[in-house]
Parts: sequence; C-alpha cells; structure tokens
Amino acid sequence: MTQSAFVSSDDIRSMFSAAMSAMYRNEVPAYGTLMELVAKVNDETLAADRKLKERLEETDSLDRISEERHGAIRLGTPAELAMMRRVFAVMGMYPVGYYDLSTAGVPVHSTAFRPVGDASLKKNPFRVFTSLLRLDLIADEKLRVEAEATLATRQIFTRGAIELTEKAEKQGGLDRTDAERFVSEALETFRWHDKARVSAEMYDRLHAAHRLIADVVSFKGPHINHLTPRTLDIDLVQARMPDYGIAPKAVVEGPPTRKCAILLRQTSFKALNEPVLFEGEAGEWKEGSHTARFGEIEQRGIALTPKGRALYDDLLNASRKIVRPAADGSNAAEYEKALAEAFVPFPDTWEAIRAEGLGYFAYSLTEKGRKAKADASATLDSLIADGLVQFDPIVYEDFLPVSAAGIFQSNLGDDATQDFVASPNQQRFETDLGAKVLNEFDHYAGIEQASIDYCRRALSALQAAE
Ligand code: OOG
Ligand code: NI
Repeated sequence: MTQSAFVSSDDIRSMFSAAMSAMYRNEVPAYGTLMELVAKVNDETLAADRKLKERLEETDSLDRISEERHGAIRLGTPAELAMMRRVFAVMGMYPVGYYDLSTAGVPVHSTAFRPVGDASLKKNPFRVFTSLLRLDLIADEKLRVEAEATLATRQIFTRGAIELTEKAEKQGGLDRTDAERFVSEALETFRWHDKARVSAEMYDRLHAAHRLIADVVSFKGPHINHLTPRTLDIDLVQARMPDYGIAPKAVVEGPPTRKCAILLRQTSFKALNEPVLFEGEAGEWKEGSHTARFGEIEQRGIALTPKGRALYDDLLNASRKIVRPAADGSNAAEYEKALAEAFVPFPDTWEAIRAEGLGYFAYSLTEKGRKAKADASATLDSLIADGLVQFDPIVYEDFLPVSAAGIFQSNLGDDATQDFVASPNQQRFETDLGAKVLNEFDHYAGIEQASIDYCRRALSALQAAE
C-alpha cells in the first residue's frame, strides 16, 4: 500500500472526536443542552465583538469554535494505560505532562493525550485527560487485592481495536476503510455500561473507600466521564446554566476573569445520578445508581513560562489561604473576590506579560517588517519597538492540577474530600505508560523559538535582497 492511501492521524482524531461527541450527547442529554447554550453564547459574543471575530477568523475556523476540546477517562491498570497510549497514537495523540492529584485528595495520577505541533493542534486540538487509579494509596489491603483481581479480568478494548492498532503501527497508518472501523472499535472503550461487574455490596465497599475507586473498578470499561467544548465567555455560560435546567459547579476553576486570558478556566455541570444494575447472588439484576458523568466548558488563554507559572501558582495559593471554595457554592462570591484581589500583581497587558518573561509568544513580521530593509541582527525588543515585528500569545494546550482536582471533587460529591499523603510518582507512571511524557514547557518554548527564527530568516533574506 502506498503511504498516500493512509488517512492522516489528524483526520482520524477528528473522526473520533465527532463520533464521541455524538455518542455522549445521546447518552447524556444534559450535555446536548450545554452544547446548545455554549453555541448560543459564542454566537452572541462574536456578534458583540467584531474585533474578536476578525481575530478568530484569522487563526481558527469559526464554524468549529463551539466544538469539543477535551474529554476524560480513568483507567484501572498499567496494561490499560499502555494500550491506551498505542490507541491514541493512531489518532496523533501523545502523552504530555504529568499530573499528581493525590495531593488534592484524588487517588490518581494523570497525563493528557493530545496532538503536538502547531499544525496538528490547529487541525483538531482534541485531547483526553487520562488518569490511572492508584490502588497503592488505598489503606485497606483486602479491598485493594479484591479491586486488583476484579480489574485483572476485564478487557476494555475490543479485538478489532487491538488488531487495527497493531496494523496501524506495522503499516505506519490506516486506509479509509480501516480508519473508519478503527474509530468505531475504539469508541467502544469509551461507552457507558449500565450493568456493573461487581455486586451492590462490593460497590458499596469500593465507594466507601473512595467514590473514584467505585467508578473505575465496578464497570466494564472507562466510560468517557465528560466532554468539554470551548466557550468564548465562560462567566456567561456559568451564569446561564440554571436557566437551562443544569446545575453548575460552585466556582470557575483557574485564574480570575481578566483582560488578557492566561492558562485555562473551566467549569462544569454537576455529575448526574444514573441508574445502574448490580448482579445479585442468584444472577438476578438489582437496581442501583452511580454518579460519574457530567459536562464541562473551557476557555483558554496564554501559555505561561516557568516563571509565569510559578507566579500563577503562588497567587492561586495565596487566594486559597484567604477563601477555599466550598463545594456547595455558599462562599462563591467571596472566593471570586479573593481570587481577583490575589491576582492583581499578575500584569494584565500583553506587553507587560512579555516584558516580564511570564508568557510565551509567537512572533511575526508586521506589514512594515515585510517591506523594510531592517538590521536582522537587531534585538527582538528593538525590532518590536520599530514596528517591524509583532507578537501574539501562544495558547495554553494543557491542564492545571488544582483545577483538575476541583473538577474531580465537584463531580465526586460534596462529601468526598479525603487526604492522601502527597506522593507524586512520575517514574512509576511512565513505566506503566511504557513511554516518557512530553514536557509542556519545551513544546511552547519550541513554538516561540521557531517563530523568532522565522522572523530573523525573513529579515535576513530582505536584507540580502537589497
Ligand atoms: C478528570 C478531571 C480533569 C480537567 O478538565 O481538568 C479534567 C476526571 O474527572 O476524570 O478533565
Ligand atoms: Ni475536563
């Protein structure tokens, strides 16, 4: 087979995220309602802000603004994680970043499988926040052994998904027919199963140890637990959710509302209580329920440098020392006020963010720069001051551990707070994954540097043509 007969991994990812969206809307009708609200708010925001619309027209495809940007799953075993990595690789998604959530009372560690490189991200940025359950953090040894035994006997991938993944690896891609089959086979792993694999009694014990353990261990597969479209005005969607009959979580996670958006802001509607069947002793099905699936929205801003990120972390910690957001929303207004006040020291103009080395920017030649005979060896600052080079924020494509923990917590129920000894173990995670996770800062620094190199080469070429 010739290389050109292969469907690109970016296209397979697009097919997959569209199929997942359709499946999830069908499975969780409230999610469809959220999508409608998001599309409406995005339309309104664009109609009211012509400049924003023009900017987005240049950099994004407007008709895809309200599409999903990420989803999340929780896996049970190292073997599942390793196979998942191979399945995502077929879709051009690679593990970026390591997130330890044990510190925040959630017994998992995670990575985000996502496209890397500007071109792939632009085509379709869909990512999957993927967590691995850490049974080593469960104190009850008997329960741990039981949970391990239960997980050991499940197969979350279809035979077809495994075969097609192997075929893609061997051939270096999949043709159209195989790609379509691959998408529908891979989708099966993410499907909801309303019949539990454990008895109601075992479910209760898992649940008592931690809700998340029950969610991972009790079912046939790692059902997608949320999808997340992009909103252009997260505060507005949060405020309007109740009008649409959906209950928002208490507060928006991440930085406060700002003129220059940084990193990532997210919120969700609370997970729904859904009917589940448990197997009884005589093989009969007993009715019960489980709470896991929800819908989320996100708004992304500039990627921060390690210095900017350290400042963000410090300010967020400072605000949480003043007010910790209560799960029931009772102190949401105070929290928002404390957060906004804590973030005053973070500059809120692109010029200042750049000057202080807090964010990553993509540089390009201005109209004037494309014509001028400039000195290509001049400093970047002077090229900018002379109006030859301009800069745009590079979008943050990753996640935030404190925010992720907030999303987890609000969907595990308000009483689920639990303390674990902080124990990040990236090495263990990477061994289980069968690969190293990519470093997010290297990714942004690389994009920034490439844009600077491009400007310099273009200016040198102009100079040489003199
Ligand atoms: C994942 C929560 C993290 C986010 O957007 O930060 C996440 C989960 O609940 O499994 O998706
Ligand atoms: Ni999420």
